Order: sequence, then structure tokens, then C-alpha cells
Amino acid sequence: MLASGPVERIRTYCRICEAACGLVAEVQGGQVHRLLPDTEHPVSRGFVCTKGPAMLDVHRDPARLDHPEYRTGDTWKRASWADATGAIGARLAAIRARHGADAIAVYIGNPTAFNVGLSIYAAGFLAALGTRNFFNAASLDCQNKFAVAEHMFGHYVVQPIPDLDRTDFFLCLGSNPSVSQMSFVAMPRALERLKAIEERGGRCVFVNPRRTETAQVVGEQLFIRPDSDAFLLMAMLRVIFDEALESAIACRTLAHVDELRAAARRFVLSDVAAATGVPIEQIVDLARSFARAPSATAYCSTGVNMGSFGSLAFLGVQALNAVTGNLDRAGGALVPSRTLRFVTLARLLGRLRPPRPSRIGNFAPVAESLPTGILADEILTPGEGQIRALLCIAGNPLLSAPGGDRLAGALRSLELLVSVDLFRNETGALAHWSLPATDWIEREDFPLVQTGMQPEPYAQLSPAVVAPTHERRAEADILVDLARVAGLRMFRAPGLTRLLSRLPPAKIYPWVSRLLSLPTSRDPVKLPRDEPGVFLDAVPTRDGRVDVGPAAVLADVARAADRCTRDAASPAALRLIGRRQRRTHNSWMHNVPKERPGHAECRLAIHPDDAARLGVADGTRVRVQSAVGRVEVSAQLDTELMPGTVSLPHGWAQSNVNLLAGDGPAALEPLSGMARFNGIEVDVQRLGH
Ligand SMILES: Nc1nc2c(c(=O)[nH]1)N[C@H]1C(S)=C(S)[C@@H](COP(=O)(O)OP(=O)(O)OC[C@H]3O[C@@H](n4cnc5c(=O)[nH]c(N)nc54)[C@H](O)[C@@H]3O)O[C@H]1N2
Ligand SMILES: Nc1nc2c(c(=O)[nH]1)N[C@H]1C(S)=C(S)[C@@H](COP(=O)(O)OP(=O)(O)OC[C@H]3O[C@@H](n4cnc5c(=O)[nH]c(N)nc54)[C@H](O)[C@@H]3O)O[C@H]1N2
Ligand code: SF4
Ligand SMILES: [Mo]
Repeated sequence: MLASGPVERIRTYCRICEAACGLVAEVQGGQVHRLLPDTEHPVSRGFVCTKGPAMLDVHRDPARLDHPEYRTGDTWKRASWADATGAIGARLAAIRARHGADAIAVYIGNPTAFNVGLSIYAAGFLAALGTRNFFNAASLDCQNKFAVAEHMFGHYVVQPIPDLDRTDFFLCLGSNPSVSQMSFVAMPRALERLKAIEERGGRCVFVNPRRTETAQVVGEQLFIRPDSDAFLLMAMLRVIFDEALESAIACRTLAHVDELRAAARRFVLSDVAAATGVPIEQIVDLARSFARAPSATAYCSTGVNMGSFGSLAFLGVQALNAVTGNLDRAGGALVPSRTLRFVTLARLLGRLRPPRPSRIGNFAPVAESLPTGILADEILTPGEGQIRALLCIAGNPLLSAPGGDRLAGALRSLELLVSVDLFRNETGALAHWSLPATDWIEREDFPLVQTGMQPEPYAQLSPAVVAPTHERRAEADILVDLARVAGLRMFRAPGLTRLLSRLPPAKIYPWVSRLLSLPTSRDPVKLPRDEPGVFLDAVPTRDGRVDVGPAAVLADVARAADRCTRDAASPAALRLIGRRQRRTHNSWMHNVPKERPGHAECRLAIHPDDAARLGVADGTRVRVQSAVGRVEVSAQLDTELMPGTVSLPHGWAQSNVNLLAGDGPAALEPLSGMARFNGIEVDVQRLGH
């Protein structure tokens, strides 16, 4: 049926990634017709990637969940919301009464970060449950950053951002900004900003085992062997200290500089060169250039986070910024002043649940959550505190977490698995209940998480563009109902209950915005840029100083130095890394029809030299085998890869790369519990003839 009536243009913004690009929705007769870039947006100025406007396809996708459904065998049956919440709530109450609070676990996925209602109400629901078993995508993405920031800067939310619009030297490890728009820095038009650095005479250096789509058009490429960034960063620090290139003034304000110097000196340059594949002269030159640049900023992203030494590497990145005087300096690494107010909010929500270590592996929670890499063990290991029910919201751990097959078995053994999602994803297919969530076109919101990450900050309160389709519901409402039926008190703390219970995000907004001093405007408003000189006087550590040598992080130096020496001596095995694809988002946008330009495929990228050695051509089916699993996939020759490296994107059901990644406590990064997806040693063999 054709909609009629006037076309209304509603300003909104994209909630798929940090960039929060402005969009305009054209609405007629209660239906969205078009989703267009907002050319008048003060920050994105008409920029969007392909995924933003493609959200309209997700909004209208016939495969969307529109009603609550439950599974009997392989068949799904429709239920009313009252029956669904009634049955699930009663089951949760029974499991909790019989087995205790820890028997119920919650996993929330990446889209939560861009969904204020879900973020805040998930915290309230977890407090009500009283479970320690809270897992999320951070331990598959960036938990090393949170763990280090806790020790180095006093709180996990303190994440310095590269001041790209003013810097003279951008050192970028393990990111592909032109495809991903980066992470932990919320800004559209990443590529344009990088090009501008060069245009004003500065340098961009990309440290990566692959010359990415970004490095193909801007900056300098520095090839590094996968999973060796921590060694390079420590070696750079060593050169800086040995040649007295550090800023004496900056170092006087920092804690534990001597400990950092001693740690760096455990890395022998010739070993680092052999282990990383970066020649000594280049390591020395990079360290000198970074330290001597008028301003410089080091940054790392998932390529580094997902290695064996993510925490040490991130400490290396931020220590480089700090000891060269680039922390809290224009063109360096900035901590937006709003971040400090964000610490207050996070501490408030953090008080809702006392931190308790995991039953398996004794991991301390980082940023409130436990490592998803132990989820299968927590479900499969009998004893007190064993997980028997899992609520999975906006996530797909079956494809995003390590050890896919074990996790599948574990999920199947649960007494209750509930998935709240836009689609029945691979995890949801194993659930007892599928609950349909609203998408962000149907939901009001504001970019909260981005508040402390925007180099060019702006505020915008987006209304729901249209009412929810069919019976889709916002997660906050679902959680409030489930808690009520299960006899649980949302937010537990009475003061917070009064403040928060049943407030839709629009009503939370004035409260949160007062705390963060943000305006409440439906049109995007640009806020003043953050200036340096605030953070170093207000570091939320106990002694008010940035700690560049925290004992908890440096505890991993011996293991790293050993590995560096061993790698330097051993012949290189093939190492597997990941990569993101322009059109898809993790596991949830693979539905783009094949005939569309840029339709993505999951193929194993391999350098022609390695391919020739293995008798593999473009399109050859190969088996990729790691110590823990195998996948079969077609090969794709890629001259941009460093020889000795193969690359497979994640999030694909047919060839789930995470079958190759190990789970369980021993497979995870010790401090943060981060999963290890990069630098996995693999064997590649052609299949058939
Ligand atoms: N090997 C390897 N593994 C990786 C990575 C890698 O690079 N390599 N990357 C890791 C990273 S960085 C991340 S963030 C994780 C992601 O891990 P997850 O968050 O577990 O997985 P996603 O694939 O992002 O799944 C998100 C799900 O949320 C649904 N969804 C989208 N919007 C909404 C919403 O508004 N509400 C609800 N209820 N559901 C919604 C989507 O349909 C999708 O099913 O994967 C990690 N896994
Ligand atoms: N189009 C698109 N955009 C996305 C996403 C998506 O799925 N698709 N996902 C979003 C999410 S959840 C996140 S967290 C961000 C992540 O944003 P990024 O961190 O920029 O993610 P990638 O584009 O995967 O880039 C990681 C890079 O690390 C490199 N790499 C792999 N191993 C190593 C290593 O050992 N050392 C070094 N130095 N480099 C290594 C890879 O070659 C790759 O170029 O992107 C977000 N944006
Ligand atoms: S860059 Fe991120 S926020 Fe911008 S349109 Fe793409 S997915 Fe959306
Ligand atoms: Mo992520």
C-alpha cells in the first residue's frame, strides 16, 4: 500500500559505530522512505559510510523478528508479550531460587554501546539479579584498554583520544580507519582528517601486517609481524630513554617512570627487530621521530588489542604519549573534560554491583564485566555458581567469541537461553526464546558513550523517527517487565530506583546531561573543542598522577620478553589475523543482497608468495587449521599482506574464524581476560585438486 500525506524530514544519527554520523529520515504516513546523509550536520557534514543508510534495509528486512517466539525442537512458535515475559520471568525466578544469583548470566553485545536505554537498564537489571556473571563484547574487543586505564589513569573510562586535527605525527597501530572509522575515538570523516595531517606537513605511520585501504591512500606503511606490537613499543620506549629523548618536565608529573624504563630495557633491539620484522634502524628512527615531533600521538586499536600482549602494548602506546610530553597536549593525546564527569556516572552505576572475581580462572571484573572467553567453562563446569540461564542481548557470542564449537555445546546445555535481537542470529537459533528489539530508527537516544571520545564534540537528542513496527520493543522495557515478573528490584539501590525506574531515555537525558553538562537539543549542536591542560591537574588516580609503570601491567613483561626472544630465534609459522569489511558490521549485516555493489564475502587473504608455496590460486578452497580448530574457506590473493600472514574476517557463520581461536582461562590475556584473535599460528592446505 502506498503511503500518502506530507513528507516529514526528521534529523537523527546513525548508531552503528562510534562516529554517530548525522542522518535525515524522510517519513511519510508513519513509514521511513529514505535515510539520507545530514548535509547540515555540524560535524559529519554529510558524511556517512555505506552502513548508515543501509540501516533502512535492516529496518524493513523481512527476516527481522517482529514478535516474541519460542522454540520447540526446530520449530518456532509465536507468543504474546505477556506470555513471553510471564514464562521467562517465572523461569528466571525458579533458577535463581534453586541455584542462586550466579546461575543467571547476561551477555550484551556491541550495539549496546550506542543504546543508552539498554546500557543503563542492563546495569539496573544486573544489579537486580545480583549475579557476578556479566559478559560483554568488550572482552572480545578492547578490555586491555579498560584494564590498563584503570591502573594508569584511575578509571577505565579515561581513554585519551588522538588529537588528529592538530597533530604533527600520528602513529597508528592495528587499525584501518577508512573502513572502520576507528574505535575509541568518535568522529566521522576519519580518512579526511588523516589526509589533512599530511597536507599540513605532518606524518602518519600505519603499523600493520597489511597495507590497508587506509595506508593505500595516505601515510606510510610499516609492516609488522602479527602479535609483536608490544615488543616494538617497548623497544621504542627503550630508545627514547637510552637517548634521553623523553620530556623531563612531563616525566616529573608521572608515577613509576623508573619501572617503565627498566621494563623497556628488557627488550633487546636485535631480538625485537627479528621478532617484529621491523629493522633496527627503522625502530630507532620511529622512536626519534615520534619524540622529536612538535606534537605526536600514538594510538592502537583492535589489531593490537586482540594480541597476546594487549595490555602491555596499550601501556606502551599511552606511555609513549606520556613520557614524550604528548599527553594532554594540543596535537597529542587528549582526555576530553567531559570524560571526568563520565567517571562520576560510571562510578555511580558501578556501585550497583560489588566486584567479584570469576569462578573459573579467578579473573577480576574489568569495566564491570568478566571475560567472555570463559563463558563456555562457566556453563559447562559443575559446582556452585554454574551458569544455567543466559540472557543474550544485542550480541552474537557464537560467532564473536573464541571457541565457537565448545560455546555452541555449552549454550545448548543451558536450561534457559533468551536472545533479544533484531534478527534470529546464530546464537539466537539455539535459544529457547527470541524477543524482538526495536532498531534505532524506532528509538529515541543520544550519543552518550561518544561523549568522552569526540575530538570535535557535538550533542544531539534523536527522537524515535517512527513508532516500533509490529511488536518490537525497546530492551529497557523488556528488562523492566522481566524483573517485575521475576520479583526482582531494578537498580536495587532505592535512591537510584526512584531516579531511574521506568524513565525512557528521553527522561534520563536531562538527568545525565546535567551530570555531563550537555545541551538537550534535537538539532545537532557543536560543543567547544576540548583544550589541553585540564586532565593532568585532575587525574582520577589516588595520588593524582598518571602511572606509566603500574605493577599489575608490568607483571606481564617477563612473559613478553621471553616470547620476543623465542620468536626472534624461531622460523616464522603462518600467522592469522582479522580484518573488517566495509559493508558489514561484525556478524550482523551479511544480509546485503549479492547483486549489490560491495557485497562482502568471507575469504582467506593470502600473499601470492605464500599461495605459490602452498599451491593455492585465487579461489582455491583451503583448510585453515590452528591448534584448536579448523575452517574451510576460499582463498583470495592479496599483495598488500605481509608474507607469512593470512587474514580472515570474523562474523561469518559458514567459515567462523573463531573456531580457530582458543577459549578458556589459559587462552586469554592474563590481566584483562581479552580473547586472542590475532597472530594465531595456522597451517593452510589446499583442498582437493
Ligand atoms: N576473530 C575476531 N572476532 C571478533 C572480532 C574480530 O575482529 N576478530 N571483533 C570483536 C569485536 S571488536 C566485537 S565488538 C565483537 C562483537 O560481538 P557481538 O556484539 O557479540 O556481535 P555482533 O556481531 O556485533 O552482534 C550484534 C547483534 O546485535 C543485533 N543488534 C543490532 N542492533 C541492535 C539493537 O539495537 N538491539 C538489539 N537487541 N540487538 C541489536 C544484531 O542483529 C546482531 O545480532 O566481536 C568480536 N569478535
Ligand atoms: N565497516 C565496518 N566498520 C566497523 C566494524 C565492522 O565490522 N565493519 N566494526 C566496528 C567495531 S565493533 C570496532 S571495535 C572497530 C574496530 O576498528 P579497527 O580497530 O580499525 O578494526 P579493523 O578495521 O579490523 O582494523 C584492524 C587492523 O589491525 C590489523 N592487524 C591485525 N593483527 C595485527 C597485529 O598483530 N598488529 C598490528 N599492528 N595490526 C594488526 C589488521 O590488518 C587490520 O587492518 O570498527 C568498527 N567499525
Ligand atoms: S561511519 Fe559509523 S556512524 Fe557513520 S554511517 Fe557508518 S556505521 Fe554509521
Ligand atoms: Mo568492537
